[in-house]
Amino acid sequence: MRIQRRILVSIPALFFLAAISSVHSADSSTQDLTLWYAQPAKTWMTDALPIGNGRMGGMIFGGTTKERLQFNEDSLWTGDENPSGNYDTMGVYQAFGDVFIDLPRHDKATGYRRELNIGQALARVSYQNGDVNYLREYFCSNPDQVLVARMTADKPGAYSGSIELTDMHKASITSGVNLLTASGSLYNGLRYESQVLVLNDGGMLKADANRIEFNDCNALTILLAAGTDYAADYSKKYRGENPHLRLTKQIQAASTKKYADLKSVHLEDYQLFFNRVELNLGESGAQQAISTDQRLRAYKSGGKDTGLEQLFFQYARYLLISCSRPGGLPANLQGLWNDKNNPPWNSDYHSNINIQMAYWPAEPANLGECQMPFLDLINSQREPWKKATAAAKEFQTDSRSARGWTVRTSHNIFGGMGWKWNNPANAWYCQHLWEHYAFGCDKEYLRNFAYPILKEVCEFWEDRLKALPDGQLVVPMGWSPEHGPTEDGVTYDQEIVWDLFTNYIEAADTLGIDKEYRGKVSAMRDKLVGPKVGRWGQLQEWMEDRDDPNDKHRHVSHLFAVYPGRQISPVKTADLAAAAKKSLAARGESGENMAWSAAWKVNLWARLLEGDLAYKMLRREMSDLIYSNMISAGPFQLDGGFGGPAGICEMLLQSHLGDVHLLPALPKAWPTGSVKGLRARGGFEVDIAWKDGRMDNSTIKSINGNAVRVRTAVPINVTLKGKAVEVVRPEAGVVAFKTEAKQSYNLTVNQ
Ligand code: FUC
Repeated sequence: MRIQRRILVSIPALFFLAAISSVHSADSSTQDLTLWYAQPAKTWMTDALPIGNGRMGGMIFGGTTKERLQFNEDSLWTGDENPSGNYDTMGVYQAFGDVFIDLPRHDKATGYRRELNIGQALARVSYQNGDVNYLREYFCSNPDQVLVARMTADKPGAYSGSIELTDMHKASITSGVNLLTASGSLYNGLRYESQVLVLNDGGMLKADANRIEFNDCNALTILLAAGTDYAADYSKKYRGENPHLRLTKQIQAASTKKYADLKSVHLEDYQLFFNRVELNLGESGAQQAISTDQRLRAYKSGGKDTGLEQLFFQYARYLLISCSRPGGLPANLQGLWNDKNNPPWNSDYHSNINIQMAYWPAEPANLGECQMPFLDLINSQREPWKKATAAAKEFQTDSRSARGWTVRTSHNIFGGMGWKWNNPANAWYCQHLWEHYAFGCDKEYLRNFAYPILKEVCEFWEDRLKALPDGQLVVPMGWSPEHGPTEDGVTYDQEIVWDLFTNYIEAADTLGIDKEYRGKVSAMRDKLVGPKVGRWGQLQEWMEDRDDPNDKHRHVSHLFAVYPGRQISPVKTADLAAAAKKSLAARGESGENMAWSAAWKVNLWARLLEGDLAYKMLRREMSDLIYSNMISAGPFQLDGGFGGPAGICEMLLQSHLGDVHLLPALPKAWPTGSVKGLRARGGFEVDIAWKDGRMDNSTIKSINGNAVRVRTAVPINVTLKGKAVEVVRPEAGVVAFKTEAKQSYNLTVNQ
């Protein structure tokens, strides 16, 4: 047993109070940015609060006598490259471990509060016990790559208890003076490790097996590092260095910094992303005093709470920044938070709606970089996916394999896949590659990264498409996800391939390359069987008119062309849009109680310019399909929590048809409000303020100096630095003008 003594330093109460009230400037009072509760979490799934740095994450329970900090790292996966089509052999995202903090004397806590401030990515637990005020703070730092817990009190020597590290794969735990280490490997050979370092102010520490005891400490800082030897590189069989040295360096480096410095570096880093967007949907001040679980209950019974809607929107941005940062792996079904070794659907990457939905808010809500992990994953899996696709008998025509690649409905991080091919998933993934360019306008990215992938996926479809006797082209043997028969010309397939070809054509035009192949793709696009209107005026899900008007299936796959696609819109294809409305209305609101289904419908109604119906679906999602920690249900599946907020973006701003359309689907429930920092395709950042249901004024910041067309319901004037800008008005409601890079254009209503 080793003992470490430190000098006892008393903490002045003033310092403690300063720590509690250290609110950073990002917290504008109009924004509702805190989830809070008057009791500790009971259940991981519904109550615990998530923190993360894009790669590592924790769920905080906030118990007073026993704190549980359950943690994850995004690459802890079983499985391998096996493309078997079998869920069991694909591999499963694993839980990592727990840190338990025992504080046996804190059994008379009063004035308890547990909170997550998403403006600061900081969780807090505070309470009184006896005559001592206690405060714990938690954050997961991206710059320092450690999870940090800080425990303070306003009286000296108030902390006695123990800290325990446990591992979900029964690794043996070793202890040093103030360090606990768990290291092991999974059956696929993936090596992993976690380290917990405890730093005490005053009192003493005593290490014992998998625990560190602390006695009479004034304050404690706990640092947690975790990682594996995963490398996103097929040529290295997805393995890199043993994580031990890396973690040791990370934790030692963090231990030399003051807590206040770790925290301010974390805040600065996080707020660089988070502060780009502000949303204000109306007054919310008074309701911030009500705990989040109670607010959710009031909301469910019909209460008005625009602040909660605002919080839900910003929470999606918080969660995306916390689970998907450049250099890491993309958000899986549970983001990266997972307490089980056999989570629902393996907590995998699902290609028929779920992974895509996780990234729907990324570009419009100004977190384009957070989409890179998804795009990097696609790039890092191309080789094994190509091998699997080439070997699949499903894709052979005249004993020739298709070029390019596609994926099954579920996949892992090692090129391996689970059940059932999802043929057009490759084309849908390409939409994300294209949209990253469409919003950001980075031509180097388009040329070197996205374009080659778009082209090889077009080649896959060139090989796959089947000509009908009349020359029209269909996707053979497809499946409208999880619904109906496997057959030719399924609407979902046709629409997604149309989207791919359209994106490819625009990419080739932008780069001015491959004219001949572009022509070929364009000719194929013209021959694709298009969406059809059926016997009850609906948009057909299949070539055969068999849709059942009473069908409430959760997938609305045939409406891809409305959102996230752009083939159908009220502005350009009114008849098809009317049919899409019929289909969407018939599907109803139930969505088999999947949050993602409700979330998709928010976006669809917004794209159909039906703000009140979009809002109704948002309320349905937020009332019935999120837990008290505001994570979406399905169960505990983050997709809906990303999709709903993406729908809020679509209600306020759309740009998929070449126009920047301001307030296209503003619901009556938000008569007055403002949004700052949303992004539009073409390289624009947009602020909008509205009053009495009408635009009041807006600002469009041009990032690259592209020309812009703005669509509004009210007539507008445009000025730059107070001077009128020359505009043309090509059609009613549209104003077009040239822009200069980095300039902000003011749009005011022409009364
Ligand atoms: C899709 C859905 C399921 C579930 C799964 C993870 O396949 O049909 O409902 O959400 O993804």
